[in-house]
Amino acid sequence: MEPPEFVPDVDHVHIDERRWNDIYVLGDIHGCLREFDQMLDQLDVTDDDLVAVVGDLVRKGPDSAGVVDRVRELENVVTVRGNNEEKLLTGDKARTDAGLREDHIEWIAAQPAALSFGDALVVHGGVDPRKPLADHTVEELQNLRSLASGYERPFWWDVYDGPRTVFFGHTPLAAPVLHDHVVGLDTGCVYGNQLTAYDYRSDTLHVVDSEQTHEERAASKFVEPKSTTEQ
Ligand SMILES: [Mn+2]
Repeated sequence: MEPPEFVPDVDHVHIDERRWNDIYVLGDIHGCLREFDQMLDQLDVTDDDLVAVVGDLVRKGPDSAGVVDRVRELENVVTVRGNNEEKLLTGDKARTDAGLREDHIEWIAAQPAALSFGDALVVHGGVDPRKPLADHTVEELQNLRSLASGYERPFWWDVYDGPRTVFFGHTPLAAPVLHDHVVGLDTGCVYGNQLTAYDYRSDTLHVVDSEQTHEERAASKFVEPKSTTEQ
């Protein structure tokens, strides 16, 4: 088992992967409880399997409280705090808008900003390939996207090449990113597209189609997984 690489002010949980049979990583759920349940069912998740979510369980979709309740009740499902969880914690967004109670918020506050197992690192936004992992702030791990600005390329995952395999959400993608050391899983479930899961043991993807569009997002605002200049 590799030692944790983070400085103490980043809440980081290391998981011993040998404890688990299958390991799945899921993209942004955003309150889409039906698709989440359908995915758990489709993957045939048992008590011996681990499910790690890249954060943004809440907001924008129909049942944030239901998704949080489901993750809380399942001991083999873990998550990180995404920027949408952080918006509730900082008061930038009202918790009541998302239908969450005080106990939901306390639970959200106790979730880590990063998870690791084996060679994998799970964060919501990403990591900056220009600096050491230990120098990252929680805010960066939750919000990183472009290395330029806004939605301009290069994105961090166009450049990052290890050593860890980083799993991320946050940026709605036209298709999952599946490079050697990066796996991007936010395929816009809440925008009417798909919920995506990655099977860590078999290097395969699983999808559940959204039942409904809960928030509109133009097709042009979904990022293509590969840079057009990439070889
Ligand atoms: Mn999101």
